[in-house]
Amino acid sequence: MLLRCGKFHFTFGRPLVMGIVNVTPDSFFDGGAHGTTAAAIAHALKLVEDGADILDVGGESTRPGAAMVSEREELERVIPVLRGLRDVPVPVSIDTWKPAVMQAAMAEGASMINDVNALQAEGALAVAAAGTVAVCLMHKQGMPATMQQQPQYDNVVGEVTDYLHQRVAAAERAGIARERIVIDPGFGFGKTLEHNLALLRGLPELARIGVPVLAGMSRKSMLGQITGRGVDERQSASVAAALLAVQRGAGIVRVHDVRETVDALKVWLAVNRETKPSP
Ligand code: PT1
Repeated sequence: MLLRCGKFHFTFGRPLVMGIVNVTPDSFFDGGAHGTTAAAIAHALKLVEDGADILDVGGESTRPGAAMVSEREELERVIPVLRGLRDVPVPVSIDTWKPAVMQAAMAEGASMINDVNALQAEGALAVAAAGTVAVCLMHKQGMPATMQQQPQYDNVVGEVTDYLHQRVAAAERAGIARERIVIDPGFGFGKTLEHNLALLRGLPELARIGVPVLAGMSRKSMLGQITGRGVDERQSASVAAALLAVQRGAGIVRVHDVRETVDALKVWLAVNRETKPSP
């Protein structure tokens, strides 16, 4: 499997770790625009040191119930951070569903668009197609503000797989080569715990679409429901979930705790690597 990502490419000889870089004033206690930018850049550089293969920069929270952010506010948050990360040795992804933010991020050197809306916004497919960036197409049911109210599926794995098949086809028709596309079942995006667990069990079916699968469960409420722990106490559960996703065919895991996840995946890889022929 090959993933083209701007000037970078990946061949998936091992699973990849995408490190989360939130650029939301409330995620840094010092407040203020400059403090937020500097803290986000410093955090991103630390994640690279910790072994992140990709950095995912986001200026609008899409967690359940989070408030939307205007295009102008989102640009003011993420553009200075992308500018500060221009020369990092790993691809930088922009987590946005807004075409104007995608466009500006690409101009600042972003190598990937991570869109929880799977490029369904007016003009998004065209903006992505005009570049060489990779795209992550994610499934969600409903809108972040209300998506956890009544999630409903007859067959969650089948429906998510069909949807992602359709979005991959739409992206290809728009001129985005298959080698630039990643898919994501969207854990926690309009899903109950049982839906999320069914999707984790069903990752091999998603992987049969034939493009790399990204899994993001880090610190999510599904792990709180399983362990009874608060959001700041879900590190072990998050590492376990990342490992289980990789075991079921995820090629990329999106995580907060890069160092711990990289170590866990090294153990997984040591066990799963083909044994060298003995002399
Ligand atoms: C994700 C993802 C994302 N998640 C991709 N991008 C978030 N590709 C942001 C909860 O239940 O899984 N894949 N960008 C964060 N969204 C959530 C959703 C955070 C649910 C928390 C929860 O706690």
